[in-house]
Amino acid sequence: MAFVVRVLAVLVLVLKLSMAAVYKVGDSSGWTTIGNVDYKLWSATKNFQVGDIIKFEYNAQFHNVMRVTHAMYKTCNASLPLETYTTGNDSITITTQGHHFYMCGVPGHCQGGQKVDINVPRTPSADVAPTPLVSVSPPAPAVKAPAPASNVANSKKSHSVLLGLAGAVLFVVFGSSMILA
Ligand SMILES: *[C@@H]1O[C@H](CO)[C@@H](O)[C@H](O)[C@H]1NC(C)=O
Ligand SMILES: *[C@@H]1O[C@H](CO)[C@@H](O)[C@H](O)[C@H]1NC(C)=O
Ligand SMILES: [Cu+2]
Repeated sequence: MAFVVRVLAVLVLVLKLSMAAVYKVGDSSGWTTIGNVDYKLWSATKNFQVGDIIKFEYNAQFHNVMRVTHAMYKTCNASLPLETYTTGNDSITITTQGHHFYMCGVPGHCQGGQKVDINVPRTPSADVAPTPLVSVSPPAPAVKAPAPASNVANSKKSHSVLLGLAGAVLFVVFGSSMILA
């Protein structure tokens, strides 16, 4: 019985991981001031979930990405960003529900519309494991503390966490099926 529960738990985890989507901000336009991309419209058409990856692609000579508070987002205030990304190819994993505000910190760009609100609707029951049988803890505990400033380290870390999870899942799936066989 314990095996069955464990296999079920692993299946739920696999399902959750495989459902994580990657969204490129601005789609083919990317993260830019050219063409007056409507990032509000772009994000309004998405159904963001915890675990999804938001990709910012841009020319790092001309733009950057800053995560900011709601107040800073509204006023395009880049003086004290919570996080700054500068590679031009930044993947950010969304780990919490609620609003995630991003803007370009280059003077004038946010005012020109280069800002986006990634909103994961707060649904108390939606992100909780569906059955009490499942004994694993949720994959990504919501961490409120600001992450390290370096986005490179950040994305590397989240990738290795995902790889680690995937490895563990494979191990358990294969291990269990061998024991059950
Ligand atoms: C910008 O935001 C920072 C941090 O919240 C704040 O200290 C500063 O007063 C703000 N500047 C303006 C012009 O609103
Ligand atoms: C961004 O990085 C990914 C790998 O993380 C790579 O596949 C992609 O080609 C890169 N895109 C650009 C525009 O550099
Ligand atoms: Cu910019």
